[in-house]
Amino acid sequence: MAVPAALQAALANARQVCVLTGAGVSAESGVPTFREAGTGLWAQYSPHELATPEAFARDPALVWRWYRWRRDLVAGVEPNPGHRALARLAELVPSLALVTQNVDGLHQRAGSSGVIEYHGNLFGNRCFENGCDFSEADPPTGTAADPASGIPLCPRCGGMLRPGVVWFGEPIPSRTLRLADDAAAACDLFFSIGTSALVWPAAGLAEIAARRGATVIEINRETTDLSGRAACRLQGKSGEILPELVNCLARNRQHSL
Ligand code: BV8
Repeated sequence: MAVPAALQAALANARQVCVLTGAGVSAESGVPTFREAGTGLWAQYSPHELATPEAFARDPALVWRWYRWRRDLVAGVEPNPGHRALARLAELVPSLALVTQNVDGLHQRAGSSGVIEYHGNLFGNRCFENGCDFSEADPPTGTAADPASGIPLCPRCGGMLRPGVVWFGEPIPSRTLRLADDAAAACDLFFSIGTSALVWPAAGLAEIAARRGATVIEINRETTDLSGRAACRLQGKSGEILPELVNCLARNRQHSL
């Protein structure tokens, strides 16, 4: 893939880069995207039916089975070249903010730091009943589980624990929202990678960047709602495009030394 000259120039001159990733970035690691998430065992369910507080209140054991299936799946995969290229990109530009809609933690496992997990993390736990404050990963050591359903219980109040993700209909935590909004507003180059740009308010970050004059780049296998407003679209797999992009930037920097 040839990296367009305009994009090479935008990357070489970028001062602050903001990257928003979606499920497509983890697809080549073997993590089904949300569009495909209803695969195999879960084909009968739509994620939008399971990733809600109402679904959890209705059938917490079912929702926990889905999240445990996802945790086991993610624990068994590796970051792909796309994740690793983004970790390397952070070393090649003056400043990079990585905002991910993914809850799989693969950016961190690829070496990215300061990742803004817009929708939380699959392996976190929160108290569903009283919002008790504790921060162990799942399962918190010594956490009892309801013997019949296997639902983990809060070590403080004994109420049900829930996965530490943001469900549909729940607000993005205010600090996360502000960090992501500020990163999008401050950047001069914005990448939207592997996301259908359908889930809000994450999908609004590209607008925030564009309104402030940033160049918006989309990397996706397909066109999306954002495609028409991107300055440049690279169509294909992020695990193939991102390493090309980063290698090109590194070569150009080498030549300019
Ligand atoms: C909220 C965690 C308000 C859980 C997730 C307007 C404004 C605000 C809200 C709304 C609005 N309109 C509608 C809403 C409500 C809703 C929403 O957006 N609904 C959608 C369905 C229309 N939003 C919310 O509910 C949000 N909360 O707004 O609260 C509020 C305020 C105050 C008080 C109370 C309430 C919360 C949304 C968060 C939901 N949680 N995840 C979990 O994971 O279990 S979102 C979930 O879906 C994922 O995390 C993921 O982020 C998202 C799916 O999006 P993508 O990542 O884009 O994945 P998708 O599969 O769709 O697309 C993959 C893309 O990759 C495709 O384009 C494909 O072509 C591409 N691709 C595939 N392979 C590759 C590739 N690209 C490159 N390379 C490849 N190899």
